[in-house]
Amino acid sequence: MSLKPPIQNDGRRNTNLRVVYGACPHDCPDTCALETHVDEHGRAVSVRGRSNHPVTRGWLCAKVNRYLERVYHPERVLYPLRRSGPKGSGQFSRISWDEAIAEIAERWQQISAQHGAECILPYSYAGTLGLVQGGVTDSRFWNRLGACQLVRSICGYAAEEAVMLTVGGRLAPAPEDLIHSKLILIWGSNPASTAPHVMPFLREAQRNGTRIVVIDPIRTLTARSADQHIQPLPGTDAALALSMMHVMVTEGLHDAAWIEQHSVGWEQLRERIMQYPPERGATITGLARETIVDLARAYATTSPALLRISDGINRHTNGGQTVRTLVCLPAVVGQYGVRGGGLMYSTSDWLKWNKAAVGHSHEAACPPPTRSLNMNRLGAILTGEADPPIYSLYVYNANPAASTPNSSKVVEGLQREDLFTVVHELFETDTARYADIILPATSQLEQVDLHKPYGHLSLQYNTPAIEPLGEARSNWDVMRALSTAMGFEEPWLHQDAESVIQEVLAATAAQQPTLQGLTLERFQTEGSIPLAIPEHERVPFQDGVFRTPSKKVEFYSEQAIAKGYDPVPDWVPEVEARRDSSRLATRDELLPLLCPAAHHFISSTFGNQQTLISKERTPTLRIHAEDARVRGIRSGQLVRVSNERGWCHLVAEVSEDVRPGVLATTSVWWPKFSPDQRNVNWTTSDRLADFNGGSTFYTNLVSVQAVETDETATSAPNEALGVFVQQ
Ligand SMILES: Nc1nc2c(c(=O)[nH]1)N[C@H]1C(S)=C(S)[C@@H](COP(=O)(O)OP(=O)(O)OC[C@H]3O[C@@H](n4cnc5c(=O)[nH]c(N)nc54)[C@H](O)[C@@H]3O)O[C@H]1N2
Ligand SMILES: Nc1nc2c(c(=O)[nH]1)N[C@H]1C(S)=C(S)[C@@H](COP(=O)(O)OP(=O)(O)OC[C@H]3O[C@@H](n4cnc5c(=O)[nH]c(N)nc54)[C@H](O)[C@@H]3O)O[C@H]1N2
Ligand code: SF4
Ligand SMILES: [Mo]
Repeated sequence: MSLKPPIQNDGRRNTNLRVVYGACPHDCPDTCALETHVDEHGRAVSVRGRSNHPVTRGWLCAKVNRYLERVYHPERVLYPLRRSGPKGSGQFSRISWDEAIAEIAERWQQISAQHGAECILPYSYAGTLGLVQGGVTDSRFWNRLGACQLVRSICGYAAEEAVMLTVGGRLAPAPEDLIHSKLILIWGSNPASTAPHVMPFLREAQRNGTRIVVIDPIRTLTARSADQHIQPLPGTDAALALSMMHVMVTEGLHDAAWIEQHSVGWEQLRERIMQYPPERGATITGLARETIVDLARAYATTSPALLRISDGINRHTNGGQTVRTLVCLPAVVGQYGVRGGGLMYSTSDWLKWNKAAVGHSHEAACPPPTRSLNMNRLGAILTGEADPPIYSLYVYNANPAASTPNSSKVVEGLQREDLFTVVHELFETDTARYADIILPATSQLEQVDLHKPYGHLSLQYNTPAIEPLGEARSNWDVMRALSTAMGFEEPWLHQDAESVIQEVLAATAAQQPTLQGLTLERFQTEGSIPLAIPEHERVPFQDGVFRTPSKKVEFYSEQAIAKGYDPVPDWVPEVEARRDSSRLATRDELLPLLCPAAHHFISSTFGNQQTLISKERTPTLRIHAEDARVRGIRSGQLVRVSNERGWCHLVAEVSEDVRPGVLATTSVWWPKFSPDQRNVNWTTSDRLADFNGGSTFYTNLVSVQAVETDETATSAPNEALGVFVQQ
């Protein structure tokens, strides 16, 4: 754990500082290896990226560089609190942990006896991606209780299913392998903001002559540094991909031999492809025919050619079929199994934790599994959709009042007098404000965990660097306390975090060779260890064997039929879309609004740190000059964005970053810092995607109106939105 003395800001070595190895816990594919420097008083004085890690390489992103501001934030919740005023009033008084745990256990025992434990809903997502404070906390106690299960569909569920149906596993190359590519299509993905450690490898590849093409309706930070930026209309990518395939097939550029040997359903896909001549693709996507033809030719004739996608592109009503279509592209040109080629989506399936060891759902003490409810529908669930109703909500690792679609419904639900809400948090988020009880949570510097990345091939162990602040407790420690209070005596509900990790490592290593030799002891000394994957096996699907039932790429999927989907990829218009995008929208016409990730936040996490808020400036609405003109909107004006679900205020930024007819903002801003206590999720839909109950944040038509007159507008958007800054 301790190494040579770290260098201080003034360049001298401080021999009194301890170095502790850690892992970034946030929902980011980079899963950085951290080192925290702790002074003789037990206070962390710096958090840095480890220099000898193959992906972190000594630096952290703009957000986690500021991690100590988060840890020592003056507004950290440090003690358990009980509501002392009306719901949502923000009035709380301090109670002890014993009182808090006893009250929760008592209420849950009552609810279980009267209505059944399926009326208790744990709601969580990506606050931390750790094995213990995430995965194990998400399952063990709740399985034992027989609580309502949560369908964890808010992020990439449709994409995951699309990838599984087509190639059968989420195996991506490590970022280091990007330098082997000659052409990289970054399709609906913004790594410069969302996976920043990929960027140095892209730059290196570019310096060596690799061409980088970004396909995104928004001119993102990633698009700015690409060799080419292609801006299709949102939700039309499947048509673009099918038209590219049309060009390949008609020009004989597809890899017929590879397709013959490694795929099923080519005839059916080919038939579909024939319905998408590039002229049709051009009409649907709003791109020039030549752009599609050139892209198809370049992709089919360059090797290695890599396709990078992430989850952004799947958050549409047609997101599942879109991703399924894209994932077929590398197969059509025979690029799966080629070093520097193929698909870079997620590395998640290089290692799968042993499920029984994580969740213990097979134990005799666990009642049979109860109903599952889709987290995207939280607002609806709390306001009448669930039958029987949910009577208690336990929120941790999540901020649904800010980050869930159709948030006004969530807030309406949280106001129910007969809903007993517990929120385990580091901060008084918009969600915590509605709690009956708030429990203080530890930060990553205060807890033990093990992290499996989804963007590279090393595991990171997190040793606590400092003592918990105030009375903060980790997620798992709260589960253990609740187990005791509920009278659950099974040892697997009472192990400490290290024992949990040891158990899961041992059970997983027995089945998966990639974990050979990766022991708890090694993690505790080394911090970060690469998976044991031999060099020649690091190229996904190099052996030509796919993880689908047929062991081939499935252009045609029986499994899709069983799920009620079209077995062959296709483009289906989004449920909300402009019918004719070829002409300028009139003043009252609704326009699609994209609300992807902000550079300085991770979902709503970090959205209460003043330095990061200042860098992100304000919740802006990027709008093209033509759309702004017909609406009488100028940069800096406050605008009202609305639809039948709700509205919010944003600050207009007339911009060439979007094409006419497309709007963009960034997410997720804290509602409580906005003048109306809202954010863009007051307009987003809780409709589910075509695959797997996925979210559809980016299928969102809104109307836009200026709410200020020209005289009150300022020229700088950040000035107008002084109002959005934390009070
Ligand atoms: N800084 C930062 N990093 C993050 C996060 C964050 O909030 N901030 N969030 C983390 C999480 S939870 C996730 S899931 C990942 C997400 O990582 P990404 O998928 O890279 O992020 P998004 O911003 O959701 O979407 C990526 C891009 O998809 C584009 N897009 C949306 N719809 C379409 C479409 O129809 N067609 C095309 N071609 N493009 C489209 C958006 O304009 C956006 O630029 O990032 C993680 N990292
Ligand atoms: N408009 C819009 N909305 C979106 C998205 C978008 O692109 N646009 N992206 C969506 C996506 S991809 C995702 S993944 C979701 C994410 O949605 P959420 O998972 O709800 O993520 P956050 O809003 O960041 O909330 C996470 C909370 O967990 C808390 N937390 C962190 N660590 C711990 C811990 O150890 N213990 C406990 N108890 N709490 C902890 C943090 O303080 C934070 O408040 O948001 C979605 N919402
Ligand atoms: S958020 Fe991502 S880039 Fe930033 S430190 Fe964490 S893992 Fe690294
Ligand atoms: Mo996500």
